[in-house]
Amino acid sequence: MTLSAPMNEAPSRPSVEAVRQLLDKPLLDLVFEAAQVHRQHHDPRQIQCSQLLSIKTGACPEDCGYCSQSAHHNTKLEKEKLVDVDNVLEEARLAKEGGADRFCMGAAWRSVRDGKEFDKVIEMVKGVKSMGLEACVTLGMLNTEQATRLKEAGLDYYNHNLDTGRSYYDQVITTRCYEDRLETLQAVRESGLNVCCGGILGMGESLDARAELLVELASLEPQPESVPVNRLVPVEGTPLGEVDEIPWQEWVAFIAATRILIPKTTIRLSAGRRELPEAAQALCFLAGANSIFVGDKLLTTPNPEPGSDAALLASLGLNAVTRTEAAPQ
Ligand code: SAM
Ligand code: DTB
Ligand code: SF4
Repeated sequence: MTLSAPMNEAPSRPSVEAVRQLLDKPLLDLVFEAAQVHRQHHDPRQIQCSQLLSIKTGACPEDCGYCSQSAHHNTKLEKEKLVDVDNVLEEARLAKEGGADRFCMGAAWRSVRDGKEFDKVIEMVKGVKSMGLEACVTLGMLNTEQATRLKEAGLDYYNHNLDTGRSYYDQVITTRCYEDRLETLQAVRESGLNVCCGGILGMGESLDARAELLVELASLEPQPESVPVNRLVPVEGTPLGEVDEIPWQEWVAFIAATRILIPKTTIRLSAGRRELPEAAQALCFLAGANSIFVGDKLLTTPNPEPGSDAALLASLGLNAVTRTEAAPQ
């Protein structure tokens, strides 16, 4: 059975069973298959590097069970109001100096509200773009008008994750539903922005729930331009703070299945990479991951040391994409 769609043809919705069969394949067979798909659509030596900044931290009204920033959980996180535009742009400059070609700004908001704060985010996007960087934001739910304003400011990507399978969603988050997420993704699409949409592994979900997530991601039309795959970073004080780590093999299998189902997307090995052995990261790159977050911090949790990342890429013969090569296909 062929699960990936031929070039330029709308993918049909795969079944959960078919995706489950993919995830259950002997790991190296799956990686081999995915590596072939990857090499048909991408230069396997190129790794896109993004850097994150939390522009508004903590006190979020949502109750996402994994998140350090939810007001519903008692974490040790220091809250911070929206950062000044100049400070954000200084961080973007440093990120560019450090080798990132995309700057991603995240706010702990449930949704975007029109007004002074959103106006400031628009200024941030314009400033980041004027430095020759790609720009991405993740601000929670928004409508088509707001997405269009971001697009007009020059924004390249909007990140909004489905996080997990539909059947497991309400075990993790109760303050919004799957349809809310899909509506925002629709608004992002309508504005012409690139969609960055992925999920988190290791929240106690079943393999079927993971397959469901892949079905949803692969069935978005068009498919997302970017798929971040996060491994839960357990945060003390959150409901998921004590969950056991998943074996790295499951991360590799998920990346490989993502590559087969969404051949043209950029797959980002995202949160949780610090805990992943370097040899396992290498297998992920072979299986089709072609993007990472660089810099010593994600939003609120640590990322691998920049020096060790540069050494890892060099040791594998991989190169960080430079700005002109990073444009979406
Ligand atoms: N508030 C916005 C939202 O939820 O869309 C944007 C920021 S939110 C922190 C962005 C994404 O980070 C979440 O959708 C989730 O996938 C990921 N994330 C948050 N905390 C995480 C954790 N502890 N481990 C792994 N991924 C996490
Ligand atoms: C995504 O999927 N992963 C990034 C980005 N999108 C915004 C965020 C990861 C956050 C990890 C936990 C933290 O640092 O707070
Ligand atoms: Fe808020 Fe986003 Fe964290 Fe959920 S993931 S609590 S929406 S910041």
